[in-house]
Amino acid sequence: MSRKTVKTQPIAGQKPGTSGLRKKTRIFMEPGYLENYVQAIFDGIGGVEGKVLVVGGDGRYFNDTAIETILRIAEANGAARCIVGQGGLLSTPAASHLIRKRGADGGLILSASHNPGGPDEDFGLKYNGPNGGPAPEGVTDEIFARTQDIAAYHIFDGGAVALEQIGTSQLGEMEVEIVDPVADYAELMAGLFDFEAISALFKGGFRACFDAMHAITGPYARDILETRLGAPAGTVINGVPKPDFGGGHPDPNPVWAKPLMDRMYGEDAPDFGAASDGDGDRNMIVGANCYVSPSDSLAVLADLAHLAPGYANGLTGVARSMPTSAAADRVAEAKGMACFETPTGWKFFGNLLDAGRVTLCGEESAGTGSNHVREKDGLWAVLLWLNILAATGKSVSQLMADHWARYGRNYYSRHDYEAVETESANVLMNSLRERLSTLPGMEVAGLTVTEADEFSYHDPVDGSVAKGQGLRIFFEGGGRVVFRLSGTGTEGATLRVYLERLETSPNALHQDPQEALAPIIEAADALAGISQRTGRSKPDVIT
Ligand code: VG1
Ligand code: CO
Repeated sequence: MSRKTVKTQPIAGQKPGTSGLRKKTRIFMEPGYLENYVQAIFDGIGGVEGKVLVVGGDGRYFNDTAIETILRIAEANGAARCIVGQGGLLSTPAASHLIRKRGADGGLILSASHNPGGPDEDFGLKYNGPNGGPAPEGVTDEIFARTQDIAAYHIFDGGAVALEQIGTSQLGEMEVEIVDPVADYAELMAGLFDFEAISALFKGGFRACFDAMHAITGPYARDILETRLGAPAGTVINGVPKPDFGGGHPDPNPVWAKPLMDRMYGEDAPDFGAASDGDGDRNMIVGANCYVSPSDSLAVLADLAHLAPGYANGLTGVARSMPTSAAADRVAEAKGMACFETPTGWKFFGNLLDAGRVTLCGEESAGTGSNHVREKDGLWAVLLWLNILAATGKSVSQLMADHWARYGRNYYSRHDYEAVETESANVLMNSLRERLSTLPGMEVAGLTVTEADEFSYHDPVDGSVAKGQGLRIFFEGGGRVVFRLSGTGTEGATLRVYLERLETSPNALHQDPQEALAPIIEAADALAGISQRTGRSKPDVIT
């Protein structure tokens, strides 16, 4: 049969970022580019001979073609079997679950997450290991090293691949098993949450709106919310995955999910609104007239997760990425629960979850998840919220008011400056880095700096160290600003500025976050010279 070995050569810039390799789709479509990278992944993980891999993606443009290529390369490298979601579809959390449930050796997930899709937009590919989670840095380093000295890839060029037909077939000597992308995941959710209580909530007239943003969660949300939980038809909007996500950014935040926000802040708003991203691992939660910041959502879930059957025994600990607000820390402290601060990116939670040190994890970028898989999980967060609402009988805004009254409020916002010239962004970061040690004691825009450093993480499980994970500046009175460059963008540099301030005074808990953060915002600009160095007078995206 026809296995070929094709000469290739190192390709610059194939370095996995925060969440795998992300590039313009046209780059991935260049002859040999994807092939080269997939071979580098297989070589970097020590080969795939005899291995079982899960393969699926978020359905964006080029998803199916890329999957066919991946299967052909897997065959030629001796893989025993690939388990593929029907139509090439698998949400990121569903892929993580499938790897774990089937005891697979790993998986390839095709997505650029919240980045737009289409021939002129973004594509991405990520390798997850046998625990179902994104490869740790040690592994992505191996993969990158391989892209630097690769000389050939192997590919099978016979047979046909049919992604639509559920069941097992052969591609050369490899088995290809096409599975229902939703069924196993829905079963997992049913085991974690009180579906009866949530169904009763909907029966009682509770109204929800879930915006799948034309991305992967549509089929999952329809099956779980509408079919299994009895939410009225139409609860899920934009529920059919499209290769270009309807032309939008499938990014669940108040900017990109504006139609949902308008509905939730309009007359006759539903009781509960939520949205998810391209690959289904992010979530936005919003009540009637009440947006819940992701950092607050993590804190509320950490506080009340025990109300769901899957977490009835309480949590062993909680972890958050460094730029995420300290709201969850306050809950952990009150409950005497372990609390960890990790670098940005889900791969850093894997060891803590595997070692049983934490049950819940979260990021400010709308990612929350638990030890049920090794990825963040959008629909899971929505169901946990629904379970909590059903168990307490409270509204989202009541829950938030109660939470802030008890723990104080960590006002929080992220300002993104997108597609900044790479050179200017580097100069801004380098200049600030050089001045860090001189900042403590200094007064900036009326605030006194108490500490300033560059975050590095010592993994308490395997001892590995991740350096250069963001510049942090703390102010007297519980304020903080963090500067970081994005590792998921595909154009220039994206500067992320994370702003936070703790408020405990009972009559100051219901301000507009941008107003409450005004002094921190001013200090951030004064410290880094953002407007001067980027030439931007305001951020592109405020979340
Ligand atoms: C962003 C977020 C980060 C998240 C990552 C992947 O990374 O800030 O919290 O883990 O995206 O999310 P960066 O490097 O651009 O800040 V997803 O939904 O792409 O898997
Ligand atoms: Co995502």
